[in-house]
Amino acid sequence: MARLNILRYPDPRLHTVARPVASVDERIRRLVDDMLETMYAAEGVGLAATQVDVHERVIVMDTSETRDNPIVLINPELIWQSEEMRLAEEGCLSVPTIYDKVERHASVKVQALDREGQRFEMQAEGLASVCVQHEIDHLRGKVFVEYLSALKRDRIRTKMIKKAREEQRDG
Ligand code: GNR
Ligand code: NI
Repeated sequence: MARLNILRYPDPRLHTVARPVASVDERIRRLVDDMLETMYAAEGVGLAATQVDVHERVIVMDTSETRDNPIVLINPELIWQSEEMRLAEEGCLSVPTIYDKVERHASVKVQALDREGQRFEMQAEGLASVCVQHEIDHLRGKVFVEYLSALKRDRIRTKMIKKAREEQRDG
């Protein structure tokens, strides 16, 4: 397994639309395992392939307290979303140190393939619901800061560019 590099906003590659996985083979299983290692190392609750510059519809998540319940979603599709919406604070491994509130469907149902290529359905509420909607957005090339005002987004963009420059300088 290997840890993968996570793209940082405002990297334009984060706006790439991912294509469906044609077959769940060894290459995809290796990608899934590397994404899980990367997500756990970064202490994230989810990771989309887009964030590691692979533009195929693959998501990993683990919203358990004990960090021992990995969920793999290949070619995920939202098949139902509640009318009820909920406002909750979000963060993103591609936009470190930034947290802000985003409105999402309170509950969603997703259909996907698992690591073995088996179709399954998952109903999500709470953090898992927020997370799966956030990850599916990544696959569509959308980062959560795009739900914020243009003013906030511009401030975040400036802050991220400054932070990257400082990290470059300080090694
Ligand atoms: O680790 C993460 N935490 C999080 C918190 C609230 C809402 C969404 C998330 S997802 C994020 C990891 C990430 O960037 N996934 O794309
Ligand atoms: Ni994210």
